[in-house]
Amino acid sequence: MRTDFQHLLIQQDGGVLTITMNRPEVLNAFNDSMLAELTEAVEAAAQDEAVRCVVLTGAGRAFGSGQDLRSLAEGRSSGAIGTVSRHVQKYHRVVLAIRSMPKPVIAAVRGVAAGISCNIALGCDMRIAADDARFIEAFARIGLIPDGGGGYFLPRLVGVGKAMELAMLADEISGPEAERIGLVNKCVPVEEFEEATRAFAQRLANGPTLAYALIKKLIYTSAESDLQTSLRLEGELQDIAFETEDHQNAVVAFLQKRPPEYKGR
Ligand code: T3D
Repeated sequence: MRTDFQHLLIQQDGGVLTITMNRPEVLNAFNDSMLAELTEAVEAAAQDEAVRCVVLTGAGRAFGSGQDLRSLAEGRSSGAIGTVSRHVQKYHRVVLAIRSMPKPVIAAVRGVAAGISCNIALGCDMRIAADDARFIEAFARIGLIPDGGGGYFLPRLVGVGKAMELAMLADEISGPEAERIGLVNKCVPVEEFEEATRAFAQRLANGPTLAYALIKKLIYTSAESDLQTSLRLEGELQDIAFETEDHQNAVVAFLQKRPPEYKGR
């Protein structure tokens, strides 16, 4: 995949691809160009067999401050932004690409994650936060509603009552609090954040990637299904997993009392 983006930094380390949103002067707020680049990078990562885990993060002191309000205001007065729901569909494309990607996507959040940046983090499969993280469903502060999937992700992660509170009051949630309420998988001291993120991602990249793709499908589909439907899908997906080299080699490795080596096949 190409790496010469204007507003993204791309780094590949083994099977881990790190995409860093890079507009630190505005806390990585989304303008149209960064949004288009992120869409392209995420869709390319999904297709790239060398990528077995994706980390999405922000440059500088923040993950992201949401929609760039200056470019939003300019787009509104020039008429470039027509119906806002059409503009927001561009964010939907990124969120859907993350959810359908057949490999794990981790949001690594330090500093602020506000508005649409927060919801893109919630749309990732897992989240690691530094203890300086600040999650803000900032939309209601400017008289908007959570978009980019916020209305879907929030109640599923933290329950309906807490989702209402976060969306309506739009208060900051710290990293440790986000871990306590289930908004993130883990929160680590800021000085350990980089290494903890690297280890988390590397562990996933070294895992049975094909099984992870099936796990994503099972869990996301099951969250919307009844038990019978989930059990039927489980059977279909386990038939696939059962035939993978990774499964067969892992059983041999177990019997030979050595650690398995997964190829993602
Ligand atoms: O059409 C659509 O797209 C609708 C959909 C909207 C989706 C959304 O995301 S709505 C939510 C948009 N985001 C916000 O409302 C957050 C706005 N920012 C803030 O409230 C604060 O900046 C933060 C709480 C995020 C961080 O506060 P703090 O004190 O740590 O930093 P700061 O000093 O406010 O920000 C640093 C700089 O970044 C500052 O610029 P300056 O003064 O140094 O030149 C600030 O203006 C700039 N900045 C921060 N957020 C944005 C931004 N510039 C443009 N857009 C931003 N969202």
